[in-house]
Amino acid sequence: MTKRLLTGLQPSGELTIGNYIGSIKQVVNYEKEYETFLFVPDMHSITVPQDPETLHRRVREIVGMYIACGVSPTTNHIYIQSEIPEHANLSWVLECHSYMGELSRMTQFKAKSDGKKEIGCGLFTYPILMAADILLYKADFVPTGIDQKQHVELARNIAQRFNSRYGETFVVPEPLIPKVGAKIRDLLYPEKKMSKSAENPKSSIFLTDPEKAIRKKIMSAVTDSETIVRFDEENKPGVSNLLTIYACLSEITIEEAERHFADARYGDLKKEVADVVVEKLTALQDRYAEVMKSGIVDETLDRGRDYVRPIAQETYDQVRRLVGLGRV
Ligand code: AQP
Repeated sequence: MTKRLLTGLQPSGELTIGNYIGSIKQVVNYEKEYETFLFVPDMHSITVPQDPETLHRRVREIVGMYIACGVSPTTNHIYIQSEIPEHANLSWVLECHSYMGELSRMTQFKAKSDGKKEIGCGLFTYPILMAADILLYKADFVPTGIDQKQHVELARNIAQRFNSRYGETFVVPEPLIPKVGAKIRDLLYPEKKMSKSAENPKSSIFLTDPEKAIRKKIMSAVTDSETIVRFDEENKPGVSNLLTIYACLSEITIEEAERHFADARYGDLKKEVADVVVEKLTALQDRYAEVMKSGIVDETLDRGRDYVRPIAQETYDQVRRLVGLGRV
């Protein structure tokens, strides 16, 4: 049987090249090999306050961007999380099989709640909803950047716990982490990952950024005082990040990128990185404009919803019976 792959992109902000390299690009590479489930986790986005109009708009934009990036709208199942109520239903059952201790160890929760006076419960329990997203479709693989690895591990633990208590029910999913590009870094604070919701927009390259903004952001990216272009994530995170972006978008290895820039100054490195990003994103933006003008986004979402809902219903029904909910 064809193995299943599942991943999602939160509509919590404009997509970045981190999302593209760490997630979307992987989906494009894997879609021929696996049956692919791509969802828009809008329920995850409301773990922090959102403007409702903007959230509605971003859900459709994410799907448009998937398609513009080359993800097939017909062979993959693309759907919105909140249109399948079984995500929330299963999440509650899994919540009752999870522990406060394991959720408290999630580094993303610690980072997102750091310094906040009022911390929403959803921010704390969101990794369980993510486990439900994955386990509902019995996905074998979850392609992800390094930031989400801990959450996939939690999903594995919950699946194993449930299976040992009630018998084989869930597939225990494996994370698929790219060897290069699993953590594209913030341009201004390269010790952090690049994020959609970074406080300073100069920290991230957004997929919809115009050429001028892309060049300006890359030319002001933080590097170091050594002046030698080499890959060393620990001591030279800024330069290593630029090399990674260049290698991933040029489809070459890090070693090849290092050789290419062997005698280059930081200014030359930044200029060439900017050239490759501009070339990639300009083509992407043209396709994106076409996609958003067509009716393909809604057609894709309707087809995706109708395909995945029966799968979700079957799994939830199995789980509900196993734990004793409702009537037999
Ligand atoms: N900087 C990154 N480098 C590589 N991969 C990344 N991903 C995110 N940032 C990077 C991968 O993109 C996928 C979608 O992530 P998400 O939308 O579920 O949320 P996230 O990981 O929390 O992404 P952001 O951009 O940081 O969003 P906000 O700012 O809202 O928290 C995942 O596979 C992720 O690994």
